[in-house]
Parts: sequence; structure tokens; C-alpha cells
Amino acid sequence: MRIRALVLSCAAAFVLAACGPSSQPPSEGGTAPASPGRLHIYNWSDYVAEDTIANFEARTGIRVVYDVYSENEVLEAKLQAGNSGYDLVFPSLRPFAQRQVLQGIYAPLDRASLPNFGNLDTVLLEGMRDADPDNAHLVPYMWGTTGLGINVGKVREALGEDVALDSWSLLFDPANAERLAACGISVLDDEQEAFAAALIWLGRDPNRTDGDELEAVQAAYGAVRPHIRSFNNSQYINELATGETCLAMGYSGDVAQAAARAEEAGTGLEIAYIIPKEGAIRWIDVMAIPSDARNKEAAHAFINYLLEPEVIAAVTNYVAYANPNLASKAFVEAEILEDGGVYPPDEVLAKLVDPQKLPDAAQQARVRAWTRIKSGR
Ligand code: SPD
Repeated sequence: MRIRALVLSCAAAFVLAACGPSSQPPSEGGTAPASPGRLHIYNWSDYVAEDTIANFEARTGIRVVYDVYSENEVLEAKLQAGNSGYDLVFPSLRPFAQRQVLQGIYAPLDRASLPNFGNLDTVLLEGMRDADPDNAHLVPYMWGTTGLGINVGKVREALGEDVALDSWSLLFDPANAERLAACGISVLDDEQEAFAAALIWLGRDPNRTDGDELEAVQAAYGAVRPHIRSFNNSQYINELATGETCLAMGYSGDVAQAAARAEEAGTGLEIAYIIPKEGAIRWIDVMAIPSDARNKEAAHAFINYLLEPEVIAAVTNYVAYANPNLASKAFVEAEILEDGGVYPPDEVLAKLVDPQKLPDAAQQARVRAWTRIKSGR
């Protein structure tokens, strides 16, 4: 996958326009009957290169059963129920993996089986230690941001040629949303991301819960809810690529993949990714081995394989997400390394916020409010 970076007129907004391949084959939410000698993996959809799994199988002889999901909550429900059948999973660090470590859901890593662990960025590892003391259970896989995917032509057609494509106002200003409704607006069905986007747009701290944040977020979405066509975490990739949606709250690499699919299909659509000037969430997804995994040895072998610089660089080149493997940078395509939507420059990094684990009651209140917001009540 080759990613081309275009910096928009606004200094804080970055665009990904891309050309290249597309989706992963496995079905979503499959069950995983445990089977010794096989490795059962449960990962986000659209999150490995086309040959990542096949190359591992060819090299090791281990058969991989690979299922995908598009919501942390789906993974968490399976892990908390126990006996998920999975040997390796990929939760987001905060609050999910952090909470799951506290719940004893993960086995400690056997560092002796991970000789490639030293390739990881020690600054990022240090920053994970409050969630996973001594980095004992979690290995960072990819990180990214949550911003806006934009069909540049259609948005300009609706809002004017000179519209600044640089702000959450494209979504939250009711006048904009009303004019974009006809070409299609989608929002992530992810309460953490949805709350953070609205609070950041309002100039507030997305991790605060002690004020009127619930009311403020409900009011922000209430004003634009009639103009939002759908809430989803993975269909928006194709919807952007085919022109069904013109504005999507989305994950950085997923929007780049939409741009790639549009270009590959010869649609002539320009799909851009922006990190809004007001700021955005920066998240980290990690690898972890459930305590009840049957094939921990193969899980370690797969993690160590993904820690190989050339292997993880190939994933980044394909999915357009940044990886935390410093040694891999030599193998990441220059266009991706230089793309501010994938590896944001310092002035943009300074505007990114790491989500924090919220107090339980506040978290539950957000989940309930999000359900109300989506239903339009
Ligand atoms: N297609 C891969 C998407 C990965 C997104 N993970 C981050 C979720 C943070 N809420």
C-alpha cells in the first residue's frame, strides 16, 4: 500500500490520500473452538497485511484460525465470560486492556520467548506501565488517532469550495451537518471515541467526568443527530470508498484504507483523513494472551513474529497505522513515515489526548447516555 500525504491549508490538519489494496477475508465475531496445535487469534478487522498470517503459517507450520471484531466491547464480553477459545487478542490499551489486566484476564508474558521485544519504543512502553506494571502482560501492536474521513469533492460541493477541512465543526456544527446529511454522515459506534470527539470540539477535557460533560455531549449530538445516517466501526471504510458516505468519524488507518480502495477501484474520489485542529484521541492497541489460552507457546511465537521489524513494517505499509517498533522504520515506506495522518508531527502530537480509565459509575453513565444519543431520544 502506498500512502500519499497532503497537508491541508490549515497547519493542524493532515490528509491521507492513498492507493493500494483493501480488506481482510475473515468473518466477524466467529467462534473459536479450541484445538491444540492451532493458534486462535481474535483481532480488529482490517488490521494485518494480506500475507501476514500465511507467512507465519508457512514459516512455522502452525495453523492460524483468525477471527475479527470491530468493537472492544465484543472482545471484552467474550474474555469476561471465560473460555473464549482464543490464544491471542488485540484490545485497546485504555480502558479495556488496562481493566482486563486488573481482572486477571491475561497471562504474564514469557519474555524469554520474545527476543524481539527489544525492538519496541521504550518511551511508549514506559507510558503503558501505569496500565500494565512492568509491561508484564501487554505488547503494543499499533497506534493511531480518531479523526474525520472526508470525501473532499462532495464536502466541498455541499459546503463550498473554500470550506476549511480542518475541524470537528464539519460534524458538530448543525448547519454543516444539515448540508452534509444528503451525502451521508457516519459516526463511530464507540462511546469512548464519540464522547471524546464532542468534548474536544467543545474545548473540554475528554477524560473529565465531574462536571456537566454528559449533558454537554448529549446536547452536541442532539443538535446533529437527525443528520447522522449511521453509527458503525468498520462499514464506513467501504462507504467512504464507494461514495455512500461523505463524512465519517473514523480511525486513521481505516480512512487511509478507504482512500486506497477508492483509488484502486478507479472511482476518482479523493478521500482525506484529518486530525481536527481542536485535537483528537490517540489510542494504542496491544497484544495479550488470555490466562486460559491453550496454545500460549504459539501465541508467543506469533507475537515475536510481529515484533520482527520487516514483518510489522509490512503491516504498517498495508494498513496505514503507526507501529511502535523503532527498528521497523527502516522498512516503512517513506510516504507513510512522512504522512502526518499516520505519524503526526510534534505540533499535532501535542494536541492528542490519551484516553484514561474513568471511574466505573461515570463510565456506565456514558454508556447509557450513548445508547440514548444513538436512538435519538
Ligand atoms: N481496523 C482497525 C481499527 C483499530 C481501531 N482500534 C482502536 C479503537 C480505539 N477506540
